[in-house]
Amino acid sequence: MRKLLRVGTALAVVLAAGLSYAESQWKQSGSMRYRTEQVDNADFVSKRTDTQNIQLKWDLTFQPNDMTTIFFQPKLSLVGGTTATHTTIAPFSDPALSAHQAYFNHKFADSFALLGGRSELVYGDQLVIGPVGWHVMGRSFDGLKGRYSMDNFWIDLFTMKVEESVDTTAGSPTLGHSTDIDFSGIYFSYTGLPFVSAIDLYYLMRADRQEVALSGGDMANVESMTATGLRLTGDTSGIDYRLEYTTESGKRATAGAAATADIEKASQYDVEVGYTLPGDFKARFALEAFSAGEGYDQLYPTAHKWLGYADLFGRRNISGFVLHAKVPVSDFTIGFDYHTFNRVNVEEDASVPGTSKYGAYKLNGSTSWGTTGTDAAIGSEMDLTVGYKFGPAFSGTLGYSSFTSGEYMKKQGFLKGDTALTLLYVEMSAKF
Ligand SMILES: [Ca+2]
Repeated sequence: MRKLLRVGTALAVVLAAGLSYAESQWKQSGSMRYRTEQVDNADFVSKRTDTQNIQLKWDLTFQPNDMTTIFFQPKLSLVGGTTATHTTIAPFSDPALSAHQAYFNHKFADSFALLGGRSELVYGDQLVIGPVGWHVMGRSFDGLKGRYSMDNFWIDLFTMKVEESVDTTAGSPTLGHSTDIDFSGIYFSYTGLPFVSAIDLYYLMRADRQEVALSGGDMANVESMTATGLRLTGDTSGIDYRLEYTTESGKRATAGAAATADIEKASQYDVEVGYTLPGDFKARFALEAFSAGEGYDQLYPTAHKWLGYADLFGRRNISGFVLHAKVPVSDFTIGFDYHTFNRVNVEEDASVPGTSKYGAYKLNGSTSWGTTGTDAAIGSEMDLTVGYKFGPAFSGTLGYSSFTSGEYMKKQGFLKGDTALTLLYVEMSAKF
């Protein structure tokens, strides 16, 4: 009996030590969100759509020692009532749980760490690369990222696999060769200047190694492009600003074309200046101006942050102004944004009179809304949000957006092209 007690005590000590050991090795946190939305006059055809989505992210950090971290983030991304992502055993179904992030990060030295696996990439204001955190799925990349950091700057080098594929077309002259899409970059951020919280420089490369046959029979890669960018941001005595300029170049090929085409008219800028009232009442007002050429590829932005919450447009052949206001009132935050959208290039397509060469583009930045007419005015959007913190871990947002068509949108042949499209949504978020 005494022996048993001794064994029991020893076991308890070992277990307790094991538990405290384990506790110091891993941390968990996460968030859960429910969103329901209704769009009236969706796609300008007078229909009403309503959608619910549910997301739960569970952040698990394992740290076997000071140098190595392993991060795993399973994510439930569920569009309410759908079965597309469900695992089903009739008549029951469970939504699939996906791995949103899974990576290791190892510090070889205080100044250098290497991350490998699946991770979100977040740079600057997410104008060019962002994780689309608001979305039920969001975006993460697979690959390697090295970061070298010192007191006043850091520099990232990354290479990510956007698409893994091999040419399997029978009879293809390139049968069996890699047709991957790779995205790589160098991102440098300097933080050691007064009144400038960061000055960023970046150089990005994307290669789409799929091949298409040109009219002469030569094979050419679908895309080989680079993007060079500069970003500045800072604030002083209540005034804040940010500026980002990106310019792209390279070549693209389409099947049957006589030759590869140079990427041109492919720059964008986005500038915002804001003012926050002094004192306890932290209301902020800002004015933003932006423009993107008809050849610009928006790459991987959190587009939702920028061109209106109704998510109607991508950053291509578009310019405009935005008025921003954010007013905190006790536990409420009231947001108001007013956007105007215009086409940059309205050049008539000489081969089809009455149409233009480039339309305005949908959220993905590549699908055109249409090319009828040569009007510049796309329309305007008003976004109103009311956020409320119910407690330290629970908050809600009520949002209302209304888009009014300009001459360009009215002419694209939509049944209700001249009627406002409205979006109403309620979001509830909890953190743990
Ligand atoms: Ca490959």
